[in-house]
Amino acid sequence: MVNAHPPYMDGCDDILTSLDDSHVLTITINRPKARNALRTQLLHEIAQTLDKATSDDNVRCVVLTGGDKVFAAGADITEMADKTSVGVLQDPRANHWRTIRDFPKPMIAAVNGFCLGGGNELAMHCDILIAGKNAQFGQPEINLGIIPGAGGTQRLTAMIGKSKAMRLVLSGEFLSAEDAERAGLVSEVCEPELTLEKATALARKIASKAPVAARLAKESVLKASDGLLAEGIAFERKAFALLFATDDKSEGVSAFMEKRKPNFKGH
Ligand code: DAK
Repeated sequence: MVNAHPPYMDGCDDILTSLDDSHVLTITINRPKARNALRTQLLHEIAQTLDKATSDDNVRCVVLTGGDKVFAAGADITEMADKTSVGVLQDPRANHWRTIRDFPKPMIAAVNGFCLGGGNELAMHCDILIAGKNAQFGQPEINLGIIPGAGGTQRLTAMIGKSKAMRLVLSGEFLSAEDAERAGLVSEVCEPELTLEKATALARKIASKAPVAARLAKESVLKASDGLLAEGIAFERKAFALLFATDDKSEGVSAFMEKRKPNFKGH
């Protein structure tokens, strides 16, 4: 059903896009071989699509999904190998994240499978999360010798509380779909084959409401937390960049690519 319409955005390699007759735009992350890892091009394609959708009255609600098996396994770790602290500070990814953050229309994440690192941060940029029972949420950046860099430390803490957020960020453990629902990260858990259907049905309901009211409702709800998070997000970003100067980051990224355990030294 989703693919019955022509692509909404031409020229994308990493995402599929489709706008239905109910004003719902579906964006499907489509790099299954790399577990939907968010390489820079992919983030750029999402940002470009949302940019177009912002000024398109035909789009009233967006569903963002990674398909049946995986939402996204985070940033593309192979892109991190040669990146320096200065490279992080100048990274175009920050602009793409800003576009995603500033998207003014309601956006729902339909999450199946792994939703990790930048993938979880992307899901948390959405306004409502619906998860399949097979979903697993986490911020495992610590395993690479780094920390979340797109607001994860702040948004996760706001959504699930300090103790649970600390546990995820410090240990790299994952949260099951049921635990994520109990913690308030997701609004509904369902069978994985129903996740997109449920998210689309909710998106259609939202798209039938008054569009200006929906935009202002989103903006108002975000005011409850976003302003308070801004300082923490700026701090996190600098700390993230600083960690790219450490040997432990090089070791963590090398260990992932060589499929072995990292040996962190503390410098
Ligand atoms: N990047 C690149 N490739 C990945 C990947 C990733 N994040 N995750 C998986 N892959 C690749 C694997 O290398 C493997 O490739 P081949 O060996 O087949 O060539 C293939 O996908 C399948 O992976 P696995 O064999 O590991 O599959 P499993 O089902 O056994 O495990 C897994 C799936 C998702 C649990 C595992 O792959 C995994 O732990 N992946 C890494 C998860 C992770 O550490 N994510 C955090 C990444 S750091 C920024 C803001 C934010 C960020 C960056 C910048 N700025 C504002 C500048 C965000 C940072 C992160 O997200």
